[in-house]
Amino acid sequence: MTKILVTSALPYANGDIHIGHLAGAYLPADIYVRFQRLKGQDIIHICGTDEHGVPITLTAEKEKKTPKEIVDYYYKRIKDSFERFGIKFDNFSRTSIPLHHRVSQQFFLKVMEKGYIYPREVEQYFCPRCQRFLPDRYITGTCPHCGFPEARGDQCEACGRWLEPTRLKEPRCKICGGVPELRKTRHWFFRLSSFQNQLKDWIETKGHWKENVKNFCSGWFKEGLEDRPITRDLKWGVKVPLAEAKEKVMYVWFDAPIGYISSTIEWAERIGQPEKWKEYWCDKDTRLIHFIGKDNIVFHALVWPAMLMAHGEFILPADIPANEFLNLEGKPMSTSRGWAVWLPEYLEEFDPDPLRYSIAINAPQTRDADFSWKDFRRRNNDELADILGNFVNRTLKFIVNNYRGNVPAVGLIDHTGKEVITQIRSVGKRVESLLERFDIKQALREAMGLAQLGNQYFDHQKPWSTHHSNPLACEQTIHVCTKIISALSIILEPFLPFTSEKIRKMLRLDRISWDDLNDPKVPATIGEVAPLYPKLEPERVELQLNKIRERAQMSKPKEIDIEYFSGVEIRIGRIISAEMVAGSDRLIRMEVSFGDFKRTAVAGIGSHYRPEELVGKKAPFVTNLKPVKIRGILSEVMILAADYPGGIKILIPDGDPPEGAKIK
Ligand code: B3M
Ligand code: ZN
Repeated sequence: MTKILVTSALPYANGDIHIGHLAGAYLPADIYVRFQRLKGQDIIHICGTDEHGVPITLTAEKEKKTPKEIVDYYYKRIKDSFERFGIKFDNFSRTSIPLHHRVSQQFFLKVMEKGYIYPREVEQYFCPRCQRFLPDRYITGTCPHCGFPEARGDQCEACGRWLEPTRLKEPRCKICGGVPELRKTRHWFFRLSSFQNQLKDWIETKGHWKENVKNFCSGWFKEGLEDRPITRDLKWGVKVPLAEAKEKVMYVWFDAPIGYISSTIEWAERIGQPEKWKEYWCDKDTRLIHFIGKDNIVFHALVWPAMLMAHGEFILPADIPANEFLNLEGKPMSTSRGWAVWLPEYLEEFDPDPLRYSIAINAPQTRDADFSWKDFRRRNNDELADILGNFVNRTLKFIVNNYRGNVPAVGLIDHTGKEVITQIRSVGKRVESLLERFDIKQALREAMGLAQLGNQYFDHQKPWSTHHSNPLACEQTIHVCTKIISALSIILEPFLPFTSEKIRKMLRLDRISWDDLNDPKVPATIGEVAPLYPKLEPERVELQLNKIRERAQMSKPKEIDIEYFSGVEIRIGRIISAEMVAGSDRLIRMEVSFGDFKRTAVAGIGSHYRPEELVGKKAPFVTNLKPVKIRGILSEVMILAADYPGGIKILIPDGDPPEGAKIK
């Protein structure tokens, strides 16, 4: 049987996953893998964190931590949030482990042996003030292609080109802002230029690839592929395995894709079949599929295949479904400006499936798409709750109320009922062929059409009235509706795995497979019925919108004059009682005394403080904000706290100012 090896881009372990990452690689990959698994295919999903390179060392320097501290912290958070969101990997590795270093070094040596890696004397920017070479993102300047003034040394965010730092105009040191100078140094180059023809011929056989990937490649071919340096003057990374290059590490984009291989090896070892990885990497019958966002196309469709060609022992990618970008509230996502919805933060407030749904139904497959909180709420309330949730609920409730939880069995099914069953099959076929083409958006629309069909059938058959006038007809209607629900639990599993699990519980189905769509199983009795999707009040999403707006504002502070500032009243308050807000693991409700008066505050500090730790503490509060309702509690004052990655700390005054003292 053909095997399928799916990889998702290895996220840098320097920050949390946000919805842009999810839309670009992880959710489409997860949907595809879950679907193939239901079909019974031999498929594995491989990923891990990318823990090297300048993105990591820069973050470490900014946060005054070691690179190791940064990657340890984010590896855990990333792995954990994927799990909670239902993104399932067979292996989630990390590139800092010895196994990966070894595999990358062997890869390097092999390619060098074949003559595709060679050293060359080059000029590189060096910052005299910082006394160091400035690789990749340590340098910024004006993009030579599009004129964007903030281009990074390795890639321009505005036009997406892959750059060499020496081509930047008006270069500056990212650390001190100083003007760097060129110095001579030696680097090892990968002979990418040798592969132009081979790559071109190969990509010509990939007519089925997405247009964005093919166009991107033909643009590169026109410009001509050049050899690229693959070593860097950094202390953090995979050491170059050459005596003459002791001080150098590999360029992160050289070792990162090799991480797909090392993660597969780690998987094989973990399951006790250490040779099994070869079935996936060395067998011509295996389909290797890389899920990525569009900013990674050049590396996956050109550089990496060339590396694989140079190495010679591994298969080449069969497909590279690259997605466009997801914007947020009409503006491009930006981690540095805080304009993003982070997964751990989302999961503190909402269930996974509504977000999986919102992203998938609006996936940026062929052009950029937009996520907005308003749309998220509408999708949850009007589509998930009103169409899918409603159909499942009204049918199963009917069974509980009228048949004491026993699903009516039927002998013959009439014409309309048969029609419905045919429809289930054809929706299944359409979803299948769409998913084979990675069109998750259209596939999900089709799948939801089945829930819609269920509602129409229910309305049309009117079981509430035939229950009295024609009990046999009623039994049949409910039986067929249960079949539809059973089909929904299969067809929606790739997209909404948590929903599917809930439905399966209610239907007492323990095993499902794609083939069951031909004749969905109907249980004799059903389990406890509970609604699938709570409706979301507008405040729930307004709060989220305000949060990102505030954050974006904070990162670009607006100048205010002193009068404006003196309009803000800040006083010292003493926390006299504190408790967690019911149903939240983040919000704490506090009663605060300001001497002459008391106020209530609700603050999102529960992941960093236990309520009892707060009682008795004095801290500054803004006391003249317009009160807001948070989870039904009126919050009248706002505590001041420092917010930084990994922590929130309230501000404690120096000395012991009296309650109610004004801050100025
Ligand atoms: N870490 C870049 C990124 O997160 C990079 C992907 C590596 S895939 C081998 O955009
Ligand atoms: Zn400098």
